[in-house]
Amino acid sequence: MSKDERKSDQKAYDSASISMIDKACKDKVNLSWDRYASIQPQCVFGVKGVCCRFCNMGPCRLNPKTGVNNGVCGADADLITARTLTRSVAAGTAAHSNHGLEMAYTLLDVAEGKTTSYKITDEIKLRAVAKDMEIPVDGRTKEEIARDVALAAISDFEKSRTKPHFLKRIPEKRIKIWEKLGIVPRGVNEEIIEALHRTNMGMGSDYKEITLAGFRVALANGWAGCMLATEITDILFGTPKPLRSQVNLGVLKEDMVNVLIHGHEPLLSMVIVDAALDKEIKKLAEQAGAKGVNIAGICCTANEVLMRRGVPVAGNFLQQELAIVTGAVEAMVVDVQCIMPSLPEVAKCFHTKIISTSTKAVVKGAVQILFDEEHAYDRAKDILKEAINNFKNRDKSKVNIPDKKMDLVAGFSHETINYMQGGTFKGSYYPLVENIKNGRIRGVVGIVGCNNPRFTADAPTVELIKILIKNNILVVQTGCAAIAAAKEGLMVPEAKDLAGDGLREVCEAVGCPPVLHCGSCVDNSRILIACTEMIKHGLAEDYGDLPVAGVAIEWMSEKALSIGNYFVAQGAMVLIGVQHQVTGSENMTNLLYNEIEGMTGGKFVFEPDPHKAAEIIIEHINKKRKVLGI
Ligand code: SF4
Ligand code: MSK
Repeated sequence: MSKDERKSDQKAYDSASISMIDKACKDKVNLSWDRYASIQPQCVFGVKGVCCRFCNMGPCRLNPKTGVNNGVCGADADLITARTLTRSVAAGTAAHSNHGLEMAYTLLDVAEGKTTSYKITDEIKLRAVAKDMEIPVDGRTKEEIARDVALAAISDFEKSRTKPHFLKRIPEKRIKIWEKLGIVPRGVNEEIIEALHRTNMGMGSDYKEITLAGFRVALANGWAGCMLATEITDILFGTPKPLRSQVNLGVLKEDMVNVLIHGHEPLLSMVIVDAALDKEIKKLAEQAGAKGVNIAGICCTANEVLMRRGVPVAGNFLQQELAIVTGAVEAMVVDVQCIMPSLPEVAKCFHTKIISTSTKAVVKGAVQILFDEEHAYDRAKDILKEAINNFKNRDKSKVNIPDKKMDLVAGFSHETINYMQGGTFKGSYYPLVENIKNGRIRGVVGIVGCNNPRFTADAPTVELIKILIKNNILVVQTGCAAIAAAKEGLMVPEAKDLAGDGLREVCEAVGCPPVLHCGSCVDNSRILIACTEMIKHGLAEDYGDLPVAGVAIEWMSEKALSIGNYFVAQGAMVLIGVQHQVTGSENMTNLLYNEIEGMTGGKFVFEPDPHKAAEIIIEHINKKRKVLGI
């Protein structure tokens, strides 16, 4: 395998990662950056999206230079790129939505007394969600309400021909825009099935219609898949409130059994956090010569347990291998999504056990301890015992935990943002809207998504955020991009000193950082709600008029494609640093980056350079402010 010849500080931004990349080189461990180098040059047909593998007359690679403009069936570049994109959006939607459906079934089990592993933690949220679903709450027990909420949620996935309940949260003007375009979403499963059907060989050949179906499936994700995952997780585990924690590889502890929880679904990881405090587990850890069990997170499982329990975050997507390279991790417990198949191979160079827990994501080469909702606490203890047993195998000569960690404040749910602007009785979005109107805050930008070895990991995200807050733009974040900012110290109240005068004044008054951690990837739904509140509080008539933008500069996942689509369908400009694989079609490129603006009010913009990206975003926000007359 060829090595990535870039210097380690060109591969990652934070010094903890850089030092572990250097250590991996000495320990002869291959990392994602090396594999990225080994696949260069990337296939131009793939990059442009003009290789179709959707039937067995192909694969068909189009090459206008040699006069090959159609596949065997006659499909042209417009159709091939549109079909491929819509399939990816459907796949991303499926990932979030399957997560949301798991949460809904768990809530049903809790309501019907079929599991004692979980309980209804936030009854206020339960009642608020029930009200939005038009489920009666007065005079009913929380279990009765929860059962109806769970069944309504399940119907949003499984029932065809009906619209997701939360569409009622959306102002009428936006629904009318979607009706005109034919993109009002129906049940999530139906949208996914139809998207897969539409993109078969021999189905429609209109690239615009197929692409719009991709926007519709994404909206089903935003307003059902993601939103239900968020709301039900809040009901079961509590709606996040601001709390302090720490982030980066330095949260690992040399004198403790280190267990990393990685993936996306919080059902098992929340229980692992509880089980680590179990007297039996503590005693076993001490008997093994450790001071206890230290739990830390990676990726969005990290964000879920951080937001609700303050569990420290070891790292984001590209740090999953680096965490093992520290030599100090006894077990990495993985659930679903964003788990590199390379982990067992990296772990072979150390003593780390990769423990795979989902029947949907069985990791080859990992120890399998399958999650079982009925016996969640016992499974969690089994996992911790496996880790404790492994402590004796730690090779001290291979241990090097970077002395780098940063404080952060997380927990900025929509409810928290509401509360911090006026307290329990006067909580409202009016102060935020007023501060946007009076210009202290110029606008709000959601910076989300992954990191990606194409870039110096985290660098474009962090550099962009610094410029935006300096220009009085409030930044809200989810996913691995949030972890990137936290590592750089942008999520503590003291980071206000990096903000422009107006934003700093607001941060001082409220006591919040200029960059707000709103949660995991599914919690992008919180940003949809925040935008909806800004409209309801009179900032604009529609989402497309708001001085806001979305960014996923280092995105890599199909889930990010789905999120990008639902924000563009909502009317937002979404800036990305890696282009969609559609550039082999001029029409598709024009549709996504220009024409769509005349349809939804939103569009994609491609700009990998954070400085140029900042200019584009600031200009966009200024334009929106001018139209609003503020
Ligand atoms: Fe080729 Fe058409 Fe089959 Fe795609 S669907 S592989 S373009 S023949
Ligand atoms: S975990 S989808 S790498 S944000 Fe949600 Fe991070 Fe992207 Fe996975």
